Amino acid sequence: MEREKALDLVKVQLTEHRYQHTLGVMETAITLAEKYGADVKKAEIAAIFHDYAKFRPKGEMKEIIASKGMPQDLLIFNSELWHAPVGAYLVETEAGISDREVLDAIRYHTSGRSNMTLLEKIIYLADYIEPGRHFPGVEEVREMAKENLDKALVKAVQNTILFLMKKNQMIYPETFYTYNDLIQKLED
Ligand code: DGI
Ligand code: FE
Ligand code: FE
Repeated sequence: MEREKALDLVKVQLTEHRYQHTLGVMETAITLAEKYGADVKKAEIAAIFHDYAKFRPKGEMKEIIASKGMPQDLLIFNSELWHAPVGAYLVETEAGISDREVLDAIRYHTSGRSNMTLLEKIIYLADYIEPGRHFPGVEEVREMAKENLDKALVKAVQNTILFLMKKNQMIYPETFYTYNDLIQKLED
């Protein structure tokens, strides 16, 4: 799908602020894909669609998680996690994207997972460091992303877990699996 068509499909799903975030993720994902040798076109499309389901009603997301073979434990965790797998489903069924790698990059953009693909890592990290993000620690991860993708990713996952723990929020197990897998591989 061409960029303009994809952006048109996404724009109507999002607020202006979230759309600007999406443009930032797109530019960042393209830069990372060029630097680390991923498929630039797939990175572009996955980035454009990554938050497609962000503003769907919770009831609709719940229904999709319950009925479309997704991990049911998602429903006990923060609803902020839901837009990623639901997004992958809706991007396939509504926008007609069928590329498995692109859909998985959308599916795992919030929690990550063990054995992430290069494309999944790029979308996770681009989402974290795009120019519109301004939280503590983001500049350090931006600098790391210029040198070492995996080290930057570990830092981003660590920061996310620490941030959630400080707010007394539950951590979704997949988020810990992401962290453990990356740490184990960095030690090798
Ligand atoms: O959709 P975005 O705001 O661009 O970013 P995102 O999809 O990475 O994260 C959405 C939210 O999900 C963010 O506020 C942090 C939260 N989150 C990420 N991992 C976990 C989580 N929340 C819980 N409870 N547990 C997690 O493991
Ligand atoms: Fe998201
Ligand atoms: Fe996002």
